[in-house]
Amino acid sequence: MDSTQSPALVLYLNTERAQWWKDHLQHLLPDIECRLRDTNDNPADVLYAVVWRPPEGWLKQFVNLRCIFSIGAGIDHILEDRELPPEIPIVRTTGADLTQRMREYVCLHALRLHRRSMETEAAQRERRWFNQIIPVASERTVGIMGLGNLGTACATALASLGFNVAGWARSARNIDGASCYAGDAELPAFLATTDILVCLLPLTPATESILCSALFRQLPTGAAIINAGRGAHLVEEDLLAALESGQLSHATLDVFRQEPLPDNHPFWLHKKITVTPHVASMIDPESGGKEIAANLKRFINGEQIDDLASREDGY
Ligand code: NDP
Ligand code: OXD
Repeated sequence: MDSTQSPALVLYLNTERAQWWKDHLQHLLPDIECRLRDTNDNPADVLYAVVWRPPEGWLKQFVNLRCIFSIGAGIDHILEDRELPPEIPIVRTTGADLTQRMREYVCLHALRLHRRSMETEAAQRERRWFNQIIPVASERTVGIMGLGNLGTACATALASLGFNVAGWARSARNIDGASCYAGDAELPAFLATTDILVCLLPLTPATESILCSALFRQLPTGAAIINAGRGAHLVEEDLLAALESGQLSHATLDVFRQEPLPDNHPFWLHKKITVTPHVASMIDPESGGKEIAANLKRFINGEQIDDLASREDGY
């Protein structure tokens, strides 16, 4: 970039909201030229990229790129680009808004599973009086895989609802109201106590396909799962088999290997599966844009960025 040009930010977002995002970021960052991905301007001006699922090889055209911002908490959609320029820092987008939305989603669906709401609703459609006594929350353990920003917030919220809460992460954690387990060695003990398993892991080589038959077998018979992490955490055929055998009683899924979920996918009409369309915590452009602009200013000023992801760890 020559010194007379203004630095540019390029935005890649494959939705009709892209123009809105561009205008919003331009308003928040008046000293930086914000562009949409299909502009014909010189890619060499681009110092910053703000992206959600950029196509393979797309980022490498920006030869002066200094920092990539993920429109979301996960960075797997960036790291899966095998031509991604090495070394460039990647910043996630988090914030109170994203955390609150996930807290609502996980509490809602844990309570639905706990109170057997799906069966009550099915009984209503059959005019059947389904008034079984169910245990109180303190007799039910919700186990959360992944104790980062989102997992920790959900653990605290579930504990305040009265659930017995367990959590599992790579490193040892201490969360009020939750029993914490760490690493592969403690995974079996964590699973053995878990009635409702919530996946809030990032997608990395170590966590891909982690929700599989071998894991389901370690849960108490009739346990339920909520997957709000990534679709590739789940081995789909293993889930169908576990629901069929009764090893699992229900699955609530927000994320899928293929999104949107194809029309003919067996999950859509499965009686023991609840499908939500990747909305557990959809980033709100208003507050998400503010988080990105604040992190970009920190980056430019050389200040610490809490949301800086580790490319080595993959999250
Ligand atoms: P963080 O990076 O803050 O936390 C990740 C957690 O996962 C950490 O506790 C980490 O352990 C743990 N972890 C990572 N790898 C392993 C492993 N191999 N074994 C055990 N634990 C592991 O992530 P967030 O909480 O912000 O987000 C989590 C994920 O949620 C995102 O990556 C994204 O995929 C998903 N998400 C989904 C949304 C939706 O709408 N469905 C919305 C937003 C996010 P440690 O603490 O030891 O580092
Ligand atoms: C995210 C997501 O990673 O929406 O933020 O899935």
